[in-house]
Amino acid sequence: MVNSVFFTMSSMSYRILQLLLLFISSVYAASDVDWWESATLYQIYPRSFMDSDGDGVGDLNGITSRLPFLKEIGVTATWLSPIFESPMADMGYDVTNFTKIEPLFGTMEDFDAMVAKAHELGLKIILDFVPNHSSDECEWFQKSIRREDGYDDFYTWGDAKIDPQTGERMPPSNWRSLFEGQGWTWNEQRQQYYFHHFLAKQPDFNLRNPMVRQHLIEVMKFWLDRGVDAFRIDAVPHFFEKRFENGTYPDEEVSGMTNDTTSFLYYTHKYTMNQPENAEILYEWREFLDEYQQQHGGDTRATVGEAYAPIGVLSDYISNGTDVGLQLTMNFNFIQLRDTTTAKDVERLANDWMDVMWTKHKQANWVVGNHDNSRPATRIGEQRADMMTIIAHAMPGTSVTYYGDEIGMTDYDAECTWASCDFRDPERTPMQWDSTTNAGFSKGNSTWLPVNSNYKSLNVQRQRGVARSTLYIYKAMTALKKSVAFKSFKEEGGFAYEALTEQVFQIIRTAPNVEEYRVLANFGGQMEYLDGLTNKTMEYVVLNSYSPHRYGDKVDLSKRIYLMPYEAVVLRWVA
Ligand SMILES: *[C@@H]1O[C@H](CO)[C@@H](O)[C@H](O)[C@H]1NC(C)=O
Ligand SMILES: *[C@@H]1O[C@H](CO)[C@@H](O)[C@H](O)[C@H]1NC(C)=O
Ligand SMILES: *[C@@H]1O[C@H](CO)[C@@H](O)[C@H](O)[C@H]1NC(C)=O
Ligand SMILES: *[C@@H]1O[C@H](CO)[C@@H](O)[C@H](O)[C@H]1NC(C)=O
Ligand SMILES: *[C@@H]1O[C@H](CO)[C@@H](O)[C@H](O)[C@H]1NC(C)=O
Ligand SMILES: *[C@@H]1O[C@H](CO)[C@@H](O)[C@H](O)[C@H]1NC(C)=O
Ligand SMILES: CC(=O)N[C@H]1CO[C@H](CO)[C@@H](O)[C@@H]1O
Ligand SMILES: [Ca+2]
Ligand SMILES: [Ca+2]
Repeated sequence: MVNSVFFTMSSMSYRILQLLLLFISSVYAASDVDWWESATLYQIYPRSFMDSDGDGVGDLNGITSRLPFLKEIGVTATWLSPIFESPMADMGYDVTNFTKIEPLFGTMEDFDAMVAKAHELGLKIILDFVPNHSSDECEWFQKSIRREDGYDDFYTWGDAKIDPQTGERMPPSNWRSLFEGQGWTWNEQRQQYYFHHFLAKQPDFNLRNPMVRQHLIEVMKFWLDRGVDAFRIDAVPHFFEKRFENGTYPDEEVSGMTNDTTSFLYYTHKYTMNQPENAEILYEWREFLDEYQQQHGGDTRATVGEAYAPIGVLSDYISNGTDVGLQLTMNFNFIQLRDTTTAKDVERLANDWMDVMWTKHKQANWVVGNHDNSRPATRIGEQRADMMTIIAHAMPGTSVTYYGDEIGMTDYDAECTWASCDFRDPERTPMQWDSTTNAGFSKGNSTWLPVNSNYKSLNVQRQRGVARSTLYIYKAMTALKKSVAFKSFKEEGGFAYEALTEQVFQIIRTAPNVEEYRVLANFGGQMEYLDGLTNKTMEYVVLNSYSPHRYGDKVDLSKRIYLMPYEAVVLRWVA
C-alpha cells in the first residue's frame, strides 16, 4: 500500500516535472526569442497580389482583403515591395516621394486601413525602404539641381573632366551603372554630372550629407508613426561611394574578369560598393529605431537588409563587435539551388551561412524565392519544391516566402509578348487564388501581366484542405515553427542538420526531454535507405506527395528505413 502510493506519487511527480520542463521551455522561448528571430516572413509583390478595383493591377485594398489568408497560413509578418509614389521606371524602386502612396496602389487611408486590419489579425507589416537613390523626378533632386539652400550636396554630384586629347567633356570617373553602361549622367542645368548605380532616372543620394540622413530618418519615423513594424532595407552595398576631400572621385580598377568594356564587371567596385560607411549608417538607424521603441513601447522595430555582399561584410551590418545594426540580413544562399541540387549542396550552402552568421550573431534566415529570381518550383523542380518548403521552415531562424510559392506557383510558361517585357516578369505573374477568371486576382478585363495558364489546377482554393498539397504542407510547417522544439534553437542541442548521404538531408529540432522532430528529405530520384538513425520510435506528422506513408504511422528508427525518390517527411517523438 505504502509502496504503491509512493509509486503513484513518483510517477505523478515525473509527469509534473515533464510539465514543468514544458512550461520552462515555453517561457524560455517566449522571453528569449524575439519575433524576428523565428518568424515566418512573406513577401508581397503589390502589383500582383490582389486587385480590388478591376484595373488589372494589385493594390492596397486588395492586400487588406487577403490578410486573413496570411493569418490562415501562419505568416508572422509581411513585407511589401515599394508602394510609394513613383513614375515606375524601375517598378517602384524609383521613388519620387517617400511618404506618399502611389495612386495606382491606393491612398493613405487605404494604407492605414491595411495596417489596422493586419494588427487586428496579429500580423506585422514590413515596408521596403529604398535609401540608395530617389527618382530624378523627386522634389529633392529638383532642388538639388537648382542648388537650393541645404539641397546643394544632396546627391552625388561631380565636375566634368576634360579629355586631354579631344578637349571634350568627360565624366568625373569611370564608374559604371548596374543597369546601363555609364554611371554618370550630365545635367545641363546644373552643369555637373550626377552618379546613379541603377537607371539615370535614379540619382544616388549623397549619404555623407547629414541633412540627407536626417530626411531618411524622418521618412522612417513617418511610417513608424503610422504603425509600420519593420523595414526591409534595399541595396545596402550601394549606399556610399568614395569621394576625395577635394570633391573628385577615384577611378575604379580594371577587374580582368571580362574584356567587354561596357560590362559592369569590367571594373572592380572598390570605390562604389561595400564602403565601410555602409555599416555605420545602419548602426545609426538601429539607434534611432531602438530609441523609438523605448519611447513608444511595443515590439522590436526591426530592420531586414537586402544585400548581395561577401558574408564578412554582411556580418558587419549586424554588428562589428561594438556597434549593432540590422537584425537580419537576407540569406540568399538557397536562391542558388537548381534542379541538379543534392542534399550535400544544401548542407554546404547552409554551413556557408551558419559558420559565420550563426556563430557570430545567432542569426539565420532562409530565402528560397523572391521577385528577382525564377520561382523555386521552376528553378529547383516541382518534385523538390515542397521539400524546400519543409527545409526552409525547419532550419533554425526565420523563413522568407515569396507570394505564390506557398502553393508552388511556377514561372510564367509562355513567351513574353507584351510591351516592356522584363526578364523577371515570369516570377511576377498574378497570384492564383481560385479557378475563376483571372485566377480570382482581378475582376477586370485584363491584368498587368498575364495569369499563368496552369491556374485552374494550381490555386489556393483547390489546395485548401487537401492533405499533402503544397499549401497544406506550408501550413503544417508554419504551425510547427511555433512549437517549443522549433523555438528552442538557442539551447544546446536545440537543432542539428546534415546531409546523411549525397541525396538525403536531415534536420533535427529538439526541446530536450519534451519533444523532438526529425526532417528526412531525399533530393534524388533513387530510393535511399538509412540504418539505425536513433533508438526512438517516431510518428509521421508531415508528408509530401512522394511518401508512401500515412499521417500518424509510426516508424522505429533503430531499424533500417527507406525513403522513396523525392520523399520528404517530418517525424515527431514526444517524451
Ligand atoms: C511628399 O508628399 C507630402 C504629402 O503630399 C508633402 O508634404 C511632401 O512635401 C512631399 N515630399 C517630397 C519630397 O516631395
Ligand atoms: C584630389 O585628391 C586626390 C586624393 O588626394 C588626388 O589624387 C587628386 O589628384 C586630387 N585632384 C585634384 C583635381 O586636385
Ligand atoms: C581578354 O583578351 C585577352 C587578349 O585577347 C585574352 O588573353 C584574355 O583571355 C581575355 N580575357 C577574358 C576574361 O576574356
Ligand atoms: C564599429 O564601428 C563603429 C562605427 O564605425 C566604430 O566606432 C567602432 O570602433 C567599430 N568597432 C570595432 C570593434 O571595429
Ligand atoms: C470590360 O469590357 C467590357 C466590354 O468591352 C466593358 O463594358 C467594361 O467597361 C470593361 N471593364 C473594365 C473594368 O475595363
Ligand atoms: C541505441 O541503443 C543501443 C543499446 O542501448 C546503443 O548501443 C546505441 O548507441 C543506441 N543508438 C543510438 C543512435 O542512440
Ligand atoms: C540590390 C539592389 O539592386 N537593390 C535595389 C536598388 O535599386 C534598384 C534600382 O531602383 C532596384 O532595382 C534594386 O532592387
Ligand atoms: Ca487595382
Ligand atoms: Ca549610393
